[in-house]
Amino acid sequence: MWYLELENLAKVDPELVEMMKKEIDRQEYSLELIPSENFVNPALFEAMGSVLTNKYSEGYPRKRYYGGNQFVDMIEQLAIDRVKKIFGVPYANVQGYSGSPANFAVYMATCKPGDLIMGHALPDGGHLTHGWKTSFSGIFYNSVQYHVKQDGYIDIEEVRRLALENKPKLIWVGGSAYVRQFPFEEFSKIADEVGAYLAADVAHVTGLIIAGEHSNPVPYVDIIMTTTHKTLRGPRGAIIMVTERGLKKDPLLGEKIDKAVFPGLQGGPHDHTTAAIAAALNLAMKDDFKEYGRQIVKNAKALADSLMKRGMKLVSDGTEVHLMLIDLTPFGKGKGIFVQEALDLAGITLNKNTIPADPSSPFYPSGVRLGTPAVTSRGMREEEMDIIAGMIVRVIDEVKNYEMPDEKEKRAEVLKKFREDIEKNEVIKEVKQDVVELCKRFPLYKK
Ligand code: DSN
Repeated sequence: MWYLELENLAKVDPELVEMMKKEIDRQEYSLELIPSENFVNPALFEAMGSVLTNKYSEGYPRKRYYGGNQFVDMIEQLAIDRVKKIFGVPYANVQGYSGSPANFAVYMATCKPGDLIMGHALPDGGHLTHGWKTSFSGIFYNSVQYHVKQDGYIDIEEVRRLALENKPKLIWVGGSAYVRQFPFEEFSKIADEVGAYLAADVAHVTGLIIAGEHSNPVPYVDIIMTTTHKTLRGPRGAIIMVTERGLKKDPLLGEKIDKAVFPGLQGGPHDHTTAAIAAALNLAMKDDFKEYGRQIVKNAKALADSLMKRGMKLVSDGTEVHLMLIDLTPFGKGKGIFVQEALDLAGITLNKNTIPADPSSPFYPSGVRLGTPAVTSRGMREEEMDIIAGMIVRVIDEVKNYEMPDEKEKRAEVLKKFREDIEKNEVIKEVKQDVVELCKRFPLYKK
């Protein structure tokens, strides 16, 4: 297949193709457990790698700043119509380059710089763009953050109290490391009490919402932002929707979102991405997408149970979505980096992640985050989740006693020794072999 062989690109840039082929093999022969990643249907590569990348289309369908957009108009309108149909919303913008700029557009449409906003704290499973201090959202806006309780569920009483005390203009519900379902209805009551806009960031769970595996935010929130490359299995991009509820609150909200995306924030839309979004939405409308969403959650529950059965502690003792967090504090604090790197070497990709009330820092957190969308895309089921849990625990057992020193200047030396040790570790080498064999049984693109 052209997207594996890259013959023409090799003629103009063999050095680049060598690197790309290594990445193709990495994806084919490793287990991708980062819960925000996925594999697109290869048919979408034909949209992403198409002549549409040549076009400038600033503006919106039938209201462009450049000529020659008659066909791009049709493509963008197709994507918009499919979003409206799938989610039952009156308004959609499909031009967001990715989740963070799309969230920025939501701020621009609803707030002025310095306004008070409220979001889910990053270490508790929220997102940088929901008001975290190092992001534009915590720099340009006055941010108040809510948290999860010890049981891993959002502290809805804290949300209510903070909202009543601070009267935010905008409240976010959603995040990137939350293992329970987002309580949209409770948030809507609080937003109504204080007159705030309520925005749901469902980037992680869109595919689950479409499949009916996660509660639907549409009746409860004003604005919905989703990326298109996670559980939706599309290209890297974003969609912003306004609901009937949102238009009732502010009839101009759709226009404000459009103006915020362009000219407020972005330039020309990526038309090749828009086309691939349209195709991903078409696939998501098929019955087998519902089955896919169901299997993601079944696999996540199976993986969580298998890890706990083998003695691992999970945040909130499990999951009801596509992801979970292993709490590594029973072995000590700041162990996420050791586990991530050792598993990476074994061909199992996940990411170090903070856990609620993490005793360490975001760069050296005490947990790892993993999920099942990508392995489900390649056809794996509960049986394979049990095998994967066994592999993960074998590797964790090899590295759980490494300690990250509190003194910053000693860390590089510890990591250097750790990296030398894992390169030589026989168990990690064995697991790597098992991973390759398992991946060959569930081919990704090399069919
Ligand atoms: N980086 C994404 C994730 O991994 O969840 C969120 O933006």
